[in-house]
Amino acid sequence: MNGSKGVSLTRYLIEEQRAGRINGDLRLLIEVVARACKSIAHAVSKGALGGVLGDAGTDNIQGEVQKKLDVLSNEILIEANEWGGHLAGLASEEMDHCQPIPNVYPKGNYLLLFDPLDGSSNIDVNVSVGTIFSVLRCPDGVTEPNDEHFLQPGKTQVAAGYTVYGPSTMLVLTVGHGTHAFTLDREQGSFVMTQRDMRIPGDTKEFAVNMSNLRHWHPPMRRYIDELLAGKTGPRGKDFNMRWVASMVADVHRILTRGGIFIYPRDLKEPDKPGKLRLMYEANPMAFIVEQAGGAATNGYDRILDIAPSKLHQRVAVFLGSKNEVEIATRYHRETQ
Ligand code: AHM
Ligand code: MG
Repeated sequence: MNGSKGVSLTRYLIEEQRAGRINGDLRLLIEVVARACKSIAHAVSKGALGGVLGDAGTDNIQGEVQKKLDVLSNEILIEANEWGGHLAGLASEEMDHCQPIPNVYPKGNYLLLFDPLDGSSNIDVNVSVGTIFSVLRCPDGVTEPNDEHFLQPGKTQVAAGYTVYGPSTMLVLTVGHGTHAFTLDREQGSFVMTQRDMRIPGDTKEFAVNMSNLRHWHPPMRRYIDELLAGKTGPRGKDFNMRWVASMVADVHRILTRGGIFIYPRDLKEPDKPGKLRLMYEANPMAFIVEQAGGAATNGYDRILDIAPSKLHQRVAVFLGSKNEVEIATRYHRETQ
């Protein structure tokens, strides 16, 4: 338990506020997101008995089929957050544009972005899925934010986190002072800190990538993976193991727990798209969390948190996890620039 037995998320946040690292509004925001995640965890765990599996019969703006749980989780997060007075607006993978807070409610100074249920392809097969969120400041003087006000680089995030709905439900959070994990105590109904200051080892022997896309990869990506696959007798001089859950939250959670590199590269399958994952509510929050745990995150060339976004649903290539591996993969890409 790492010396943190019994510290609830509420207590951790109050102590962060006392230390002057967050204010009352940000504390409330994180508490509200955590509460919404508890509701989502409940819905996810009901599975077929809750009637929540299967397609919703609609597509999102990215042309992806929405699952019933995508839509439900999105609604849970909006309903929990819109009336509290801590937000100016919110944006989601499942909504075409951002949504300002309705005028009937007080407005706050923060913007919330989320992927309400990441890993949708795993919903119907009872494999871990999750919620990812990112918190930005609303620009000064803006009370009715539009999409442009959300287009801030990831390094300006004031908080980020994810909740993984696995055998246990865990919330992993950073407010810029380390990355900490909280496990949901279902009897008490509260998140309890189970790991303070998660650290990703710099070296690893494990990688996570969808290998079925190999034939579509660009040369530096093929070179990097070929060398890992060559094992002990290859240039890297060691054997690597592969794991791919196909839920980013679960794959990143494993990497935070025991190291590894997670990759979703740009490829030639869809050459117009700079990757599959979305910058604003998938790559940025995960990059912030990973860097705060001593890891690294790039798009193959540049630090993800430095990227200046131009679109709310912008896609990006992702290489994140153990620092030394991310550096090697990034060097191979830069060398062919
Ligand atoms: P989603 O947000 O629609 O669920 O898509 C994102 C997911 C990630 O969780 C995961 O890393 C990736 O898509 C899996 O992709 P693939 O189906 O190519 O394995
Ligand atoms: Mg997603």
